[in-house]
Amino acid sequence: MLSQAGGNVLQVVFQCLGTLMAGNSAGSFLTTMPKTTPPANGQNQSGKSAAKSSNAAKAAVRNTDSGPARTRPAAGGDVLAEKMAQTEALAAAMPFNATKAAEHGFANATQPQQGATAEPASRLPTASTLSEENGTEKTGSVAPEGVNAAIEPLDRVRVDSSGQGLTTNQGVAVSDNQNSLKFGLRGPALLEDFVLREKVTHFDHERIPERIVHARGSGAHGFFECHAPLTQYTKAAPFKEAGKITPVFVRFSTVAGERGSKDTARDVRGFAVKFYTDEGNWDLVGNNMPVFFIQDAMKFPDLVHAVKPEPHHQMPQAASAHDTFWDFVSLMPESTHMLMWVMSDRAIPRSFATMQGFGVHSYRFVNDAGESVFVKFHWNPTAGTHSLVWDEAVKISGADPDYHRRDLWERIESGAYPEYELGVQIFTEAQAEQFSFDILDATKIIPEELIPVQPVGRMVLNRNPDNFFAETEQVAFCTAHVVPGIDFSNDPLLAGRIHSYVDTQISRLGGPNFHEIPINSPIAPVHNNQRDGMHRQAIPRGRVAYEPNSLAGGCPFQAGAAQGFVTVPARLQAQEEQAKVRGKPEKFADHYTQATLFYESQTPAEQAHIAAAFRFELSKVTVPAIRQRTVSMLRNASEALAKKVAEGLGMDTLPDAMPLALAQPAKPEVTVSPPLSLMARPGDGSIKARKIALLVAPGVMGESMAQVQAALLAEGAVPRLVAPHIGSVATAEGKTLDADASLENEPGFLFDALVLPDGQAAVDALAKDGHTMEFIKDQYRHGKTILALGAASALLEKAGVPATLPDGKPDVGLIIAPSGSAADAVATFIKGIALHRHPERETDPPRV
Ligand code: HDE
Repeated sequence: MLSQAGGNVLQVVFQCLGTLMAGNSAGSFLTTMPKTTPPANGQNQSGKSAAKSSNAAKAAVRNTDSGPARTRPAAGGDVLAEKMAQTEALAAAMPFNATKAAEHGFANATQPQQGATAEPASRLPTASTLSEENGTEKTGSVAPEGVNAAIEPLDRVRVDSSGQGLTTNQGVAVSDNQNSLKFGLRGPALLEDFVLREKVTHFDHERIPERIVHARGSGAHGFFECHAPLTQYTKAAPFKEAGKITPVFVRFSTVAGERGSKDTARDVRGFAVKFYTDEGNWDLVGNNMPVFFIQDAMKFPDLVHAVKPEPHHQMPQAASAHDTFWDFVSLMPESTHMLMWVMSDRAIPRSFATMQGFGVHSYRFVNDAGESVFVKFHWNPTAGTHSLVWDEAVKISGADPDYHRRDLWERIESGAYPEYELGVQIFTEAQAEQFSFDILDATKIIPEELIPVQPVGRMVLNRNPDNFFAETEQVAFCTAHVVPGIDFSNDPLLAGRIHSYVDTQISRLGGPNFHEIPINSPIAPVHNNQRDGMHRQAIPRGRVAYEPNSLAGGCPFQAGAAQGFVTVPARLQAQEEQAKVRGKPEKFADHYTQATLFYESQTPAEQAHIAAAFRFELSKVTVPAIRQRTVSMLRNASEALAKKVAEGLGMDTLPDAMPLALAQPAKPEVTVSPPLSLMARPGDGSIKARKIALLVAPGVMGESMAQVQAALLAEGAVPRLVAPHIGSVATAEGKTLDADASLENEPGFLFDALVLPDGQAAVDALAKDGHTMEFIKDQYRHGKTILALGAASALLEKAGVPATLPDGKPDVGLIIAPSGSAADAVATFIKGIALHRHPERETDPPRV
């Protein structure tokens, strides 16, 4: 909490106040003030007037439009007179603006002083009204001292209607929620039916504008826990001590698609974290990729217009595979690095719980001494990184457009909480100057070989929202939300973002008071002189809404450098002559070195996926010149990739490489960076929350299935019995199994692994169903682990699943278990699932 006392000037003010208070009873009023304040007419509760107070003072204070020449201390318990006397004393305690002089000069500019305050003798002079103590169920009691009750846990706004009757929004009980009010049973409906009209009017306005980008998202609550104090680098509240817990709300999103679009589109994923720190909200609004398409905010509207559905026919939805996107990016060679990421499997994550997150820009850490270093933020999932393959993503889009939302919800409901380690890359200005790239360029990473990522804490998402709209839809993230200890770099993309987020929220959330929406309000106290505006909730006490003031004792007072946010004065020393310019630093013109680095750091399977993604996307382009241009750009990043893509697009000859904007880029520090591969983060080996299909049909050997199911459940996986249709399935042993999914409602590509059953009759029944073959083919094609028990190997054969890998080696993801060996085979099966996928099976085009 802020201390009320400031420096020497303030002590003088307090002495002054003390002198004024001495000799009258006002100083003791605080303790003697009656619980119930007399009405404003000066009568106390017993109806007798306060006899001892001076009539002149009493008369003077009973009007609000003029005042006496001199206010006399009013003894005798006349509260209005006391209020006036104390107000006079409070104002007189600040005879001049004691911090005015400190508003000038460079030293003061970097170390602003705490504002002057004077303590009122009691709470009387700062009250809006003396009647504040006449509480009711509606008004509650007097505002608790120094507290902003609008800022409290979400409990204050949770509604539970269990056991409650239906009411209107005015709290009037509704007798009939089935019929509108009519003049006779068959007569016309009546305009006076306020119950119907309120209900329909509210319904008519249920939707708010969706976000212009990142419209489709899913959110969760959780906490951040600090590993060890980072105070050497930053005074930011979450990093102050080991074990410190800061509540968070996270929203994951796609970028291009509309609110109702599919989850598994090829796209960047938003990874936005709101830290409710005890020193205010800090929003780390990042993505699941560490770079971006553009280098300057000036180009953001162009980028978004290019990727969104084309304006004439509003197609395609949630897709970059169309003319305008590729037209734009192929004219913006700085996008090449980001295109590599977006064409990689990073753009089709398996789950929000298995993707990384990045702050993207360089930020600053600032410590107590005001010293600053640069920092880049990384979120690394404990479960490892794991993505879909394109064929799988496309199919999932149709069968379950809510695939990621469902996965996040189900993980949290089942206790398999998504967890991420927060890592930081910390570096100095001197280091930054040595790099071959510019750290203000959001199209560049800092390879981990140059600056290692240090883990500093973990984030656990352990609570689903109660209400999607109130929380996930209304949450408002903003890069401008920083706390003392975090500051910005001069990244021009970041600068634009600092403006954009608040601006967009004002129209999306209907005015400037969206910070008061419960999900957005901080847990740190909020006190300022901002007032009014649409949908204002706070009811500020008192008449002062300006600063400086003496009538509220200077409160809320300027916090000063000791506790307030102070901007780091020196941002990266300008190398050029200082001038107002529109332009970019030279190193920004190196458009390809890191695109090459990314591509060269991928495994062969990942490289093949990148090439296939470029091929697919560009094949959807209808203008050949745009394809040519893109391939000519790719030649500068990787000849091999450009050649492969060109072949896939039926280009007879490779177009010339695009001219370079920077003839001789600086020599890169590293040419390969293994952590850039998804394979570098296999995770903790757990198969928690993985969905596994156990196919069953009448005649299944139920015992072996039960053994596998139990083993998978014990690992925290989600095994589901899938049959030709849902319901009871008779086993070979004369028992029944209950299938809760069918081949039709849960197709094979929705599962992470597959168990095919033993039992000849079951195998025969499944073999007759065309869905089974698709199920097995998809599982195989997408590199999933398959366990075939006993007679089930016939199903693999029928589906055309090869027994070995394309190079003739055994396929470790294909486990054939003879009858009776299910219990042994399941351990190998689990290890296979933990590998996520078996890419060594892949060919292009696929064999199956
Ligand atoms: Fe955003 N971005 N952005 N962005 N962004 C928005 O804010 C913007 C950028 C990111 O779950 C908008 O509330 C500009 C980079 C996320 O609610 C808007 C520029 C990164 C989210 C906006 C960028 C992001 C947004 C739309 C270039 C990764 C979703 C609705 C200067 C570091 C947050 C909204 C959520 C949302 C502007 C570039 C991440 C319009 C002008 C780079 C995760 O204000």
